[in-house]
Amino acid sequence: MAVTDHVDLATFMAGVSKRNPGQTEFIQAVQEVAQDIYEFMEDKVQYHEAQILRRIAEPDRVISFRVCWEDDNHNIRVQRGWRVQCNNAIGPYKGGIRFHPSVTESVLKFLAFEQTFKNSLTGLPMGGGKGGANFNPKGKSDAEVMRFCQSFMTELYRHIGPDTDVPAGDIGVGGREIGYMFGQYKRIVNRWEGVLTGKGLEYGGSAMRPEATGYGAVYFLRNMLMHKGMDVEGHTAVISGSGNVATHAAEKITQLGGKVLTLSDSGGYIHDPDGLTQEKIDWIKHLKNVKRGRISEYADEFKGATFHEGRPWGVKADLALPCATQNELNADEAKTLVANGVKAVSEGANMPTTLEGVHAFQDAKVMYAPGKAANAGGVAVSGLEMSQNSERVSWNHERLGDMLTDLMQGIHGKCVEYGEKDGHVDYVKGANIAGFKKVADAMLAFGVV
Ligand code: NDP
Ligand code: 2IT
Repeated sequence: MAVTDHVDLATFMAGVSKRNPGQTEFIQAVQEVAQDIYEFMEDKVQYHEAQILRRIAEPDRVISFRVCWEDDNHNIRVQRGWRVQCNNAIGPYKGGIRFHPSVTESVLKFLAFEQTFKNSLTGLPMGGGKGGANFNPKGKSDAEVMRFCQSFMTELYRHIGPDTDVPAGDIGVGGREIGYMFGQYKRIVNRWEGVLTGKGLEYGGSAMRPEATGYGAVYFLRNMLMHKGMDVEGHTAVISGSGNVATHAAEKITQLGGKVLTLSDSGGYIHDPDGLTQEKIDWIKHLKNVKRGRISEYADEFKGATFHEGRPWGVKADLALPCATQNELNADEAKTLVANGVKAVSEGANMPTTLEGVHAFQDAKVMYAPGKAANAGGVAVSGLEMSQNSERVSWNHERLGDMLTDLMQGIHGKCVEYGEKDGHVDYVKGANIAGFKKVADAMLAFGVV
């Protein structure tokens, strides 16, 4: 193979920016990965020759489609849907579906790119993909959500399949939406097959999948602390978000003897100096999943708790878990957390910390786990749901819990292997290199495709 242009990092990134105008989230995600991969590739000419990073940063395909639906007042509404199939070198495309008004092609491309590395880190055979729509489920009736999900799947079904692409949930897509989409897929193709994960337990879902992302982020955090001779017990935590990931992260921290002080939503955050209890967490789950209410209502229900506008990062704590959305923790907020003595940060959300925020944590030598490592427990248990569906079996909660614990320990180990130097672990570098290597080596085996 001839040696093609072996460009430097700045030239590579200039090309990414030029080819993806205005896609700021996607460019940010590529930048974060490329800086570590360039260092790793320095003496590995085969990756440069085969243009591996350039190929991973160009999704296999981006599918965009119209989604029409009728609201309860008989107005015809038009949304845009997407599926980004980033890379299937090591397995079928796999990744969630997001319904939120902020969804754009850039957001889904960044998420599919991150997912490719995350899925590789799990050690399971899954490629990277992500999808969604600029649909806002807030304030919609169940019937409206059902009609939207059915219309979305009426187009999506032709692009997915149990050996092709297996979507799951993400922001705005939980058990209700997965049920509606799975029902429509099954109706169209007339086959019961494991085409989505995060399904209900009655119809092929996996035990432990709802808990997996939040619990996994805490297991990763615990592995980081234990690597330095510490544990979760006795430590305080600030958490953002109050959805699937945040509530289960709060639950696991509490079970391990930590004290959770905050949760949030897009309206603001609650601060409970007494700490959350299982009873309070169950109340929040009901508020969010059944009543579809706002986190501010917590302060009316529980004495001593207060509601504040903005984000929770000014509350002093030992541990921080951003579990809401991308770019929700900036450099100033990271510096505030550091000044308040934060010991470790574990990202339940995808890319919640800005690049400058990441540098602030790294400069302060805080233990900092990027989302692609820390929140991989969700997709890992999705991978186990796929295995159970293929085998036509279902494993019990305890067995899946043990598998999740082992998977998170394995991911932590890979980050240490590739990221530890002079007694300090750079988890960003470790996750990027370990995730890249497996995908890159598979791509080398395929030749130019
Ligand atoms: P949910 O929809 O269950 O909850 C999302 C939470 O984040 C809500 O509290 C929501 O508040 C808040 N939020 C969403 N967007 C914003 C915003 N723009 N500003 C402030 N708050 C916001 O989603 P999940 O818990 O599933 O997902 C949370 C994060 O975790 C996402 O980054 C997702 O990609 C990531 N993730 C999820 C996995 C999963 O298995 N579900 C797996 C791995 C990562 P509000 O109700 O006001 O919108
Ligand atoms: O970001 C993620 O890893 C998810 N939303 C879960 C993906 C999945 O396929 O379970």
